[in-house]
Amino acid sequence: MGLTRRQQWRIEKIQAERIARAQRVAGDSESLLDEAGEAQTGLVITRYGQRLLVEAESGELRQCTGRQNIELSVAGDQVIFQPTGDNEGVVTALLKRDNQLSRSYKLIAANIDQLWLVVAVEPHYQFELIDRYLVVAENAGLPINIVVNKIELSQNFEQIKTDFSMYESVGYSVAYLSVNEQTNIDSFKALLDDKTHIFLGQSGVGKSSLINELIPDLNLRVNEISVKSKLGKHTTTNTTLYHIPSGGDLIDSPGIREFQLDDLTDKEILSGFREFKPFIGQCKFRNCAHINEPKCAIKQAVEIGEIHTKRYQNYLNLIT
Ligand SMILES: Nc1nc2c(ncn2[C@@H]2O[C@H](COP(=O)(O)OP(=O)(O)OP(=O)(O)O)[C@@H](O)[C@H]2O)c(=O)[nH]1
Ligand SMILES: [Mg+2]
Ligand SMILES: [Zn+2]
Repeated sequence: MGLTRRQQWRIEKIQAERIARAQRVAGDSESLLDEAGEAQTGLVITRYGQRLLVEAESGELRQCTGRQNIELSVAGDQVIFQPTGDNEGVVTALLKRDNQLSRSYKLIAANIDQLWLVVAVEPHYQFELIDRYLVVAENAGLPINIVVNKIELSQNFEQIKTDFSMYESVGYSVAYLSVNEQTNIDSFKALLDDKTHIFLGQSGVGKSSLINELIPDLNLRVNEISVKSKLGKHTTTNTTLYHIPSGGDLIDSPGIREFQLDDLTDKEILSGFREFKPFIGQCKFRNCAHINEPKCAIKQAVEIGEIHTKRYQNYLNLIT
């Protein structure tokens, strides 16, 4: 039986603390660290510019700077830090990541168990955007599911169900919610386990509202972080991790704008459509792009209904 992530972290923590102690004994040249306290493990809650908000195991929050030459850390990272003055510290090491999520070559968060793509009735969901997120997640090897929020604004819920049935049919689970009217919030909450979940999606779809709904006493925490990082209260500007009181973590992230969309290669797009997998390599031509080629296994699969026509259309829209 393999070690759990927490067990691995414990082992790494003990090793990293030992190294940090040895460095201190050897006489550290960095003046800040000379007076710093004992090395501790912390969880990165958020990053703003070069600063990190790090939570110690005691739950205490510290504003930290990173020691030179260590890789920049992000929400969800486990780090070793040494306390310096009041509520401050220096991050001296980054513990090994289980996984990481990047968007447009920018690291967003680390050590994530589940992605939730949040879309809404208003601003209305776009298939291209949905597919782009799914492709990124599939290529990163991270599980992703979909939340459709603000369903109370829809005049035609049947249409929404039809639109998302193609995603459900290939194995993505879809939750239909209204944060405003509390629709299906409890059943959604029951899906969230002891794991680390990240909410992604366009600006204004209700990611932060949903997180507030799932963690009722969150307002305090949001204000605390807002004051320190001088964030606006409405739109999310920093990817931030929040604890669910009953266990598990939720990571809120800023909504994307058009220009932040990832450049996806055709290869990534192809492997991002999970139900295409059994047919890849089965086409007549080795370099088949699955567009106009004869004896294309993907197109044949569409014809016999093994691949949803709309999914294939979406694929074509993405690659061209
Ligand atoms: N009608 C309706 N409005 C909602 C619902 N959920 C959230 N909203 C509203 O949608 C707006 C945007 O919500 P946010 O939670 O800030 O959206 P976000 O996804 O966090 O946006 P960014 O932080 O910019 O990425 C707010 O005015 C919310 O009150 C809902 O279920 N129905
Ligand atoms: Mg937000
Ligand atoms: Zn083909």
